[in-house]
Amino acid sequence: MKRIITYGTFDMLHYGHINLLKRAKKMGDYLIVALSTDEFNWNHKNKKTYFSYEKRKELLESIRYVDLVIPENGWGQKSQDINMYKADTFVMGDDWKGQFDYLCDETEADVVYLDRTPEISTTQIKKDLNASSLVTTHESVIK
Ligand code: C2G
Repeated sequence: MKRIITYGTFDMLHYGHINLLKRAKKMGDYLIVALSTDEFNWNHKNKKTYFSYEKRKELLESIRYVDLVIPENGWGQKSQDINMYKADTFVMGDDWKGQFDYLCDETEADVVYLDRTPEISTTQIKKDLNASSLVTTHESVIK
């Protein structure tokens, strides 16, 4: 059984995330997702997520490609995770290209960066929603 592992926040789950998870799963038989905890996001990734860890975990666990969700509490746990869960391949979107190559030396796992899905991101969704609400507010004011 080929085991794949990937990491992320996966807030406001969108098709870019699904596209990554789908391709990651296709590389093996079992996909582990290490999900950034609320504390890790807030204290080390400067991310205030819309959904809590529990809600983001529930969403991920409902995806057919995902076999196991574990917490990501910090940047430094990847080698230990890979060894503990016997992951054969570590996968990330290529916005991280090169950042995790050290895992090739620290573990037996391959490191693969997959093309990021263009034009969609949680940040962009939030921006678009804010802009549309401003437009709505503005329109209601000028009527
Ligand atoms: N992703 C993608 N295409 C997008 C958006 C995201 O392929 N349009 C990928 C990212 O490259 C990443 C995964 O989806 O591999 C999760 O993205 P985020 O939730 O933004 O995760 P990130 O904040 O990059 O956290 O230790 C690693 C970090 O936890 C990664």
